Amino acid sequence: MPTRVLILNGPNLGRLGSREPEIYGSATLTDVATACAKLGAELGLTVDLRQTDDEAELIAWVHEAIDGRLPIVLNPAAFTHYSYALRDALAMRTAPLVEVHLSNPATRETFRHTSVVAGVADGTVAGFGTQSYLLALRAVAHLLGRT
Ligand code: CA2
Repeated sequence: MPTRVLILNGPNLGRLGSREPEIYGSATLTDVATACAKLGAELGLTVDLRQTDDEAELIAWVHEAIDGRLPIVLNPAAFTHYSYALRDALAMRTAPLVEVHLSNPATRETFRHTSVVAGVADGTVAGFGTQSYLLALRAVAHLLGRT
């Protein structure tokens, strides 16, 4: 029986592939979804990838995951650096939570060096473009005892 995983994406990530390819790569979020669905099938995970620019909607999806005990792969985008509301929601989770970033925020502007999410996640994968998501999915499978 496959386990459903929510792959949640925060603001502006719907624009992936259109600008700043030197930082975020040339893949679109649809490309990321396709790659995650393919790997998920191999790992016994059904992937549900979503993106929103709205903090309230993102938090509602986190509540949905919490209520369903669903694992989360999360790229909070800029919310990473300041959303205590998102952090408080994530702190209620019981299933695996892996934070993911396309770029490596530690090598960028100082404001990106702080993640308010990292402290409530099982771990973080950053700096590998689309591969960050695939590595995060493998981490979820591992945390679920699948690998
Ligand atoms: O590296 C990541 O994945 C980030 O979460 C991306 C966020 C940024 O605020 C974080 O510090 C690191 C920004 C996403 C913006 O996405 C764009 C996509 C295409 C063109 C421009 C921005």
